[in-house]
Amino acid sequence: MRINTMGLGYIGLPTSIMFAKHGVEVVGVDVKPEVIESLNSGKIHIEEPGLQEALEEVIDQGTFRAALKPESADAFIISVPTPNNDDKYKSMDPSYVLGAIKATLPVLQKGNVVIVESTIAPRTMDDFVKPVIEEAGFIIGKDIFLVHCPERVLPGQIMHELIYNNRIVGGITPECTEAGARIYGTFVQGEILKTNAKTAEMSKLMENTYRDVNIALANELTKVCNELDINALDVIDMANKHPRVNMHTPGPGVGGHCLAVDPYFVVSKAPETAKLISLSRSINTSMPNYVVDNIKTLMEQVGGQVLTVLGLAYKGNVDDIRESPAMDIFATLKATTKYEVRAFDPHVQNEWVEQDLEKAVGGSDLVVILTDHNEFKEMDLSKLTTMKHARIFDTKNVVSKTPDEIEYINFGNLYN
Ligand code: SAJ
Repeated sequence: MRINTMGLGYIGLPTSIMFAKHGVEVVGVDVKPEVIESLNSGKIHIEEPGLQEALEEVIDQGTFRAALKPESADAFIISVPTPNNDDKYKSMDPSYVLGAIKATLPVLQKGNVVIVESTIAPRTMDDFVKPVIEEAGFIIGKDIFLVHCPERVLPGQIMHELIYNNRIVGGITPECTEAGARIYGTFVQGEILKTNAKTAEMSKLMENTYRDVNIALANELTKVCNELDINALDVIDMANKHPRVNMHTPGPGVGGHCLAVDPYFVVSKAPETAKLISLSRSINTSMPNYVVDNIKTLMEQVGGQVLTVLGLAYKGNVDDIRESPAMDIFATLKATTKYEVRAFDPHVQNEWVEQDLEKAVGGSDLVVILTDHNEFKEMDLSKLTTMKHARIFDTKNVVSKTPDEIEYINFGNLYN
């Protein structure tokens, strides 16, 4: 079998390599020449455990190569970005998906399977993608098998989850669904859940929306508890001892290109109805400012001048700073305060990041942990004794034990 994957980002690249590892002849297509060059020379351009080794393996066995343009194949898998539009409800911009579909048309042949993995607004397959292929003269379900198979893997665990997660396969017709299911049968060991395209679209969106709404509840609880002198983290621990309660964890906000984006796709399709989803988004987007306000209070308490944020990535053990609340907090502090604001993140390399932890915290009045990287969980706290005021504000609750000389503040004891 030959597959063309369109889009070699956080999902498209691991997916391509996974098919190639299982003997499929894969051509990975991307519009960025530097990505093509890097991959063909055997180097991945994103951080994901196990991916570099897997790329080397598939290049050695000759089942993967990257290219700028699609070639004829049995199946096309589209994993391109679906950003929000800059409109009132942040609706979904389908232009990259439709652009990728159009790019396949010159090489599309009867019998091909076309799969969209990108997260898309409900009804995108029926209302936007299907017409493009039909206008090119194909009959869906007979000539071309069109499927939405949303990706659901967790960054940091992609290579494992691609194989073992259950996979939703939603075709435009039952024949499309069957064709899609056969393709993922190549390596998926989880259950293949067969449905139609619009159910697949909404199911994927609800998974991330469920999480966003629950994180909003935990974040709101934190604010309420801080007003009432109650430790929110203890409350969550207690409540989660109930067999049917699973409260999520509060934090500096919700980032990444999934939870912070997908709920708007639902809201923008039914803005008068999707009220809880919309309110949850507002609660979560308020968190960076809540953290900034608390940082200012903590700095004022000691007349502080210098502060160090630990973590810019949107979550632990990844290098992705897209929609990162930590980046928001860092940028707001730099733009709106007179403090010297430093940043340290062992996973992120850019012009703002200090390379050395000791240098980043030396003489600092406050360390603010914004990302739950393992490095911060296992941090040697003696390195913090070079701070001017040894205080940690841990918004991710990752530090388990601090020596007496370090003052430790988290979302559970902010009110003190
Ligand atoms: N977060 C909290 N509190 C929590 C859990 C997460 O504040 O209790 C924050 C994280 O710090 C991060 C954000 O939420 O900023 C999102 O992180 P995440 O680990 O929940 O999810 P993502 O965005 O990395 O990946 C999600 C996953 N979806 C679900 O778990 C339902 C993944 O399976 C999807 O494939 C991915 O979105 C996607 O691409 O849609």
